[in-house]
Amino acid sequence: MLNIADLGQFVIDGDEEGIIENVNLLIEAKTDPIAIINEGLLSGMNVVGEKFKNGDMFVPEVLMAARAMNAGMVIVKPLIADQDMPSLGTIVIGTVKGDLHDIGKNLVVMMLESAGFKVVDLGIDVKVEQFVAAVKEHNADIVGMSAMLTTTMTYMQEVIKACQDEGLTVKYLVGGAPLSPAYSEKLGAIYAADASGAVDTAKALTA
Ligand code: B1M
Repeated sequence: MLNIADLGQFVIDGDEEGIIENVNLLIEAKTDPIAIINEGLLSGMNVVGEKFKNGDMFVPEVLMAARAMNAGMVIVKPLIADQDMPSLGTIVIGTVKGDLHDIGKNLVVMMLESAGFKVVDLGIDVKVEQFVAAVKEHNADIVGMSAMLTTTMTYMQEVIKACQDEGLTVKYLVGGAPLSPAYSEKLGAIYAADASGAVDTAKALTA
């Protein structure tokens, strides 16, 4: 019988079939579904995050690992009541208005979900009203914004102003190639250079 801690290696290897087979075996053996998530799937993804940060894993491998982890999540989630699902906080995220780039944002979403955040992904070309409505609806802790164009990153300011005007007490996490820590600070937001940085920053913001 597989040891629960060994499940993480299947995530690191991006072995979707291995995950499906072994998660099912663990469930048949009456293993606690929360432990399967925390000690197996998420612990594997934490290693992936570290390896990505250190340059020991690259985007395609991270995507495969996230896909494998999600295949396990799909099996385990129905066995857990919503309120018992581990969650570090809720993040509403999107690529801002006028910007259609989503490869990096999607990677950030996967890593945040893998780390245990509830993520509401609004997609691309997201307008102020959509961010504001989603923050209210999901009682979000963090607004995450991605921009890849110098012409669209300025829109982040409008989103932050609208949230402030609505009296929403959220934190702001931003990223994308044209952004810098200095520019982000001027916005009143925290900058993350990559997906694992986004996870570390989101954890710090919700601690
Ligand atoms: Co576009 N594009 N593009 N493009 N594109 C860039 C961004 C560009 C730098 C290329 C260049 O000229 N060298 C340039 C921007 C120049 C600028 O403004 N400074 C550019 C341009 C000009 C354009 C168009 C205007 C081209 C045209 O039509 N004339 C057009 C604009 C369309 C629009 O958005 N309105 C356009 C279109 C496209 C495609 C549709 C063809 C395609 C996007 C497909 C898609 O995303 N579904 C595309 C692509 C693929 C690129 C490049 C080649 C690659 C971007 C990418 O996916 N990188 C890009 C050049 C480049 O970056 N080398 C370019 C891989 C990804 C994993 O990295 O997105 O940086 P990245 O995400 C990282 C971090 O930035 C960070 O974490 C991610 C993962 O580690 N991060 C966050 C990102 N979001 C975050 C959010 C966070 C935290 C971290 O918190 C919330």
